[in-house]
Amino acid sequence: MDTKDRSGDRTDTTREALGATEASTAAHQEEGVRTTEGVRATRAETTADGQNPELHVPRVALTWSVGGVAERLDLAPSTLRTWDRRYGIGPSQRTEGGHRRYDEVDIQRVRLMAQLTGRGVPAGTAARVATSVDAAGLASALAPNTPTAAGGHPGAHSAVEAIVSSAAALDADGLARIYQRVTRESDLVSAWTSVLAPALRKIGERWSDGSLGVDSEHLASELLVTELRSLTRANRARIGGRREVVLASADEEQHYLPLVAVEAELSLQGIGCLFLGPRVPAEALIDLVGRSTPPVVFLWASITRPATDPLWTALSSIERPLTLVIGGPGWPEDLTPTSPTVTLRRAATLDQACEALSTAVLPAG
Ligand code: B12
Repeated sequence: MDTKDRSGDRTDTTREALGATEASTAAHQEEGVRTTEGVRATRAETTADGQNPELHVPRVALTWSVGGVAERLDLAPSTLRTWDRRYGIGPSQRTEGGHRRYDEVDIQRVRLMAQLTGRGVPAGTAARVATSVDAAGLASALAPNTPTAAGGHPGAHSAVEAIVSSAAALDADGLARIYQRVTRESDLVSAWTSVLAPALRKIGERWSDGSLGVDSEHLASELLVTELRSLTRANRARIGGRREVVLASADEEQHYLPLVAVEAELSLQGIGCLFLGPRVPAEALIDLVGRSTPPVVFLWASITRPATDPLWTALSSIERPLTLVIGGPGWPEDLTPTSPTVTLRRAATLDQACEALSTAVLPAG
């Protein structure tokens, strides 16, 4: 974003360069009304039947000059002009003299642009997001400015949009920056639940309807793995060498991002994991938990599992105590443990998974 420079281009109005006072805000607003007659491209000032418009009461829209918008949004006038020139984030109207006139929708679009760039989203990406939404979309993008009652992430909607559009544009640096900001702005469970998982689901939908390539999907998930792993690495000292939970995806299951999220969240709680990753064959998993610690396992499946999953047959041979937490939409509804020593839990969210795993690991009390 440009640095604040209120002495910038003074051609729009002389008043806008005169300083920022409350009185001048009212004046800018008034100025917009007064100059509306001279505004080109206003929406409703001519009549459909071609009669003399002077006989009709014109619907005058309140418009704002660059200085007025700058003052309202606490931005430099030069920034507004740059966004208009470079990215098309500007007014939908101009006076006959060529001065910019912003209406409320234009102003909300600028506000979204400012919010996104303020969070570190590159200006080009932010502009793509801001120009892709209509008036209703702008209202909802700007609405969650504060954390939601459920503890959601501030500006979740616009962050989701920014992730999806950066992925679509294969903007690796932009994506990495957004991930970093999102995971540092709030606790990881909120960031995952209100931004990262919704963004992944949207990317999945866009891949499925053909509007986003598999390359974007790979890029978005790889960079997210990198970001989440950096959180885990930062907690290494707290964990020491302990590996108390096994993390794996089911046989033939390539999706494993939720494992990386669980690993990062548990690391924040001082719990270390043995990370086996995607496509872990049932026999290998059973063999591992049958002979060695840790007896706490989280198993992920995005893709629907076969009705007769070899894992469930193999589990019947387990003789030592095992807590198995399963997560993901791939598991059938009605699973029951096949061995009396196996405690089976199903987690519907990241929070539930981490809660079940930490409870199984940490001694009671
Ligand atoms: C990234 C991604 C990939 C990456 C995976 C990279 C990686 N490192 O994991 C790659 C490109 C490799 C990939 C491959 C494929 N993918 Co894919 N992929 C995705 C994507 C976009 C995100 C996956 C993810 O992490 N999901 C986890 C969370 C974010 O989503 P969710 O499971 O829906 O969340 C629900 C719950 O699980 C819960 N939840 C959310 N987070 C968490 C966390 C925890 C711990 C818990 C317990 C619960 C929980 O909340 C949601 C319920 O409301 C999804 C979209 C999606 N909706 O998941 C598609 C998706 C899963 N993939 C899909 C497909 C079809 C494939 C492929 C078969 C494509 C192909 N033809 O090759 C292959 C898979 C092959 C295989 N055998 O596994 C489909 C699956 C449809 C289905 N049910 O069969 C999806 C849903 C896309 C779509 N909309 O069609 N994929």
